[in-house]
Amino acid sequence: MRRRYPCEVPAPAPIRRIAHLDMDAFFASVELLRYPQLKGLPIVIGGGRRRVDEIISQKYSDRPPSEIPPAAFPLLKDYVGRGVITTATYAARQFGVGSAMGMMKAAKLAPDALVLPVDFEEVRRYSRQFKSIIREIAPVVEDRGVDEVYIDFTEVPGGQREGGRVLARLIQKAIHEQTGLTCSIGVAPNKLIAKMASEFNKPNGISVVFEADVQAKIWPLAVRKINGIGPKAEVKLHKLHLHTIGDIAAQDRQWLVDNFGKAYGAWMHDAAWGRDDRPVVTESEPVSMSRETTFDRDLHAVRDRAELGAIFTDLCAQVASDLQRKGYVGKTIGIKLRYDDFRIATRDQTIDRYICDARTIRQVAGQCLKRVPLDRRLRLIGVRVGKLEKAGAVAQPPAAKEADATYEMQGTAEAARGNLDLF
Ligand code: TTP
Ligand code: MG
Ligand code: MG
Repeated sequence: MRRRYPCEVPAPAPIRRIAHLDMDAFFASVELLRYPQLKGLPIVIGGGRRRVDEIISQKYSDRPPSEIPPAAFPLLKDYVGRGVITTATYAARQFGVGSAMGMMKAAKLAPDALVLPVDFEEVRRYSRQFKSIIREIAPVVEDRGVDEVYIDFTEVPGGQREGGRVLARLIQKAIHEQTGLTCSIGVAPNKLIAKMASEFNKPNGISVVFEADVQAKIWPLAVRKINGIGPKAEVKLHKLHLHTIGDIAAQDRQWLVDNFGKAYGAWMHDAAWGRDDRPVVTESEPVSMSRETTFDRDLHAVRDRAELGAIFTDLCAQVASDLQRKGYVGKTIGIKLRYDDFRIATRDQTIDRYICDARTIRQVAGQCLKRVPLDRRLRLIGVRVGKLEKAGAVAQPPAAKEADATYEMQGTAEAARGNLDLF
């Protein structure tokens, strides 16, 4: 009889392990690398275009940023601009402030928190850096935005150890050593659960979830924790007396389909049971690119026409430059407005060719503007280009000359109609 050697025992098939990694208080943490003396203090990132830190660094031009005294930084209670908070350090979150909260409201909750503006260049630089550190360790990485990625651990050496915890720790350590930034990681059987799990032990935490844990760890969570259940679905679920993910899981699949439609109801049932087999897609293409700005004061389309027009043109130029730098062209151009009563209006228009030039964007976006009411004051304006393709993958945009001709022609036609020809 043949003897069996240990090496002949087939290795068990690896089980699917997917990680979701999300940087901690990302924009704020990037500022703390520049100003380490502020570590541990409540800080919010946000505000208008005022470059707070430029003002400070001018005053203290004789010393490096890390030696500017914390007392020199502006406080939230003294902030006179507008806009919303982009993010807050964990110390600031203890006061109840966080992303998307208005600056005014935040100032009431945390008057002594410091305010710093976003440095997009720096944020993007660290975003690229942390992602490339991950790719060196685990190559199957899906980009999910500025501060998060999915990583397929399944086939990575060591990716199965302790359900992925060992590899997660290694990645966390490498990112921290090379950037000084912390992140949180959830490892789970799929993207859906991993996304939820990365929040469990924030900041600087790791959370490992197995299929058998779904009932204990996922079902008690609020329905909104499922990535894909938004505010509207939440309201409807609450009306139906469903508050936790477990409440959804307890429903009959057909009942969910009857109430939420065939695709969404079935998806919701699967999600509540922790079922999701979407792959980790390494090359993720952007769907759209946009730029927007919140004004320091509300602007009126007629009275502040010149200022608005200049900002609008500038946004179009920025989107064009983003597209060109990243090598994309698009054919849907859209605008977004937020009025002084916080209502939002969006309009878009799809044209018959792919473009990436500021002039065409400005022209089509200007047309979109004519389709929205402009009688109220505006808080915010944004420009977006969607239906993107890689510049080389589609027919090249027409020559600039042609675009100019269209621009002038339409401008004249509108003026002749006596239309609201503000932009
Ligand atoms: P998040 O990952 O949602 O938040 P965060 O990294 O600041 O904090 P957490 O530790 O909870 O993950 O977003 C990443 C960055 O994206 C954030 O630092 C700022 C920016 N952001 C906005 O600009 N607007 C928003 O509404 C949100 C939520 C984030
Ligand atoms: Mg984050
Ligand atoms: Mg994030």
